[in-house]
Amino acid sequence: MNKRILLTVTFLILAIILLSYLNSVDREERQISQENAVLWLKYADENRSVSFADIKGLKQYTFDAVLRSSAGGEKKNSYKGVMLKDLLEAQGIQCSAVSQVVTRALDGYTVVLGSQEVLEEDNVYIVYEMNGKSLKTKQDGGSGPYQLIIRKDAFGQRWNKFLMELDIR
Ligand SMILES: Nc1nc2c(c(=O)[nH]1)N[C@H]1C(S)=C(S)[C@@H](COP(=O)(O)O)O[C@H]1N2
Ligand SMILES: [Mo]
Repeated sequence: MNKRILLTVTFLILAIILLSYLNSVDREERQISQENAVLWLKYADENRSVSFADIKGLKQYTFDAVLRSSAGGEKKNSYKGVMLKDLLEAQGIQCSAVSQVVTRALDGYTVVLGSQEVLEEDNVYIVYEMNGKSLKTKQDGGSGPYQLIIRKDAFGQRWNKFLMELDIR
C-alpha cells in the first residue's frame, strides 16, 4: 500500500472513532435525561445537570392550557411545573445577561426563546405533570419527562416535548 492511502485510511479510522465517541456521549445524556428526569443546562462552557429535586425545589405552578395535537384535536389539560426564569435565577444566571435560551429535545426538536419572552410573567414553563400524572417518556408514549409550554403560543408548535437541554447564550 502506498503511504498516501495508508495515511488516508488511518485518518478515516480516527475520525470514525472520534465520531462514535461523541455519539456515545450524546446517547448517554439522552438516556439519563429520559430515565432520571434530568435536564442539561449549558451555560458559560459548563454543562450542569438539573435534577427532578432541583425542579421540585422551585415555586410550583398549576395551570390549564389547551393542547392541540395532530392525533387528538383539541383538549384542555391541567399542567404542573415551574417557570423557566425561576430555574435560571436559582442557577445563579442573571436573566438580564441572557440573550437567548435554546431548548433542545430528545428528538432534536429545537425551540429558541428570546430573553424578553423568558422574562414575561406567566408565559414560559417547564412542566412535568399533566392532569395529575407525571409526563411519560417518549419511549412510553408520553411527551416528557419534561415539556416546554409557552402559554402565548396558542398552537403549540413551540411546546418542546421530551425537553432535554437548555443552552443559555
Ligand atoms: N420534541 C418535539 N416537540 C414538538 C414537536 C416535535 O416534533 N418534537 N412537534 C411540535 C408540533 S408541530 C406540534 S403541533 C405539537 C404537538 O405535536 P403532536 O400532535 O405530534 O404531539 O408539538 C410540538 N412539539
Ligand atoms: Mo404541528
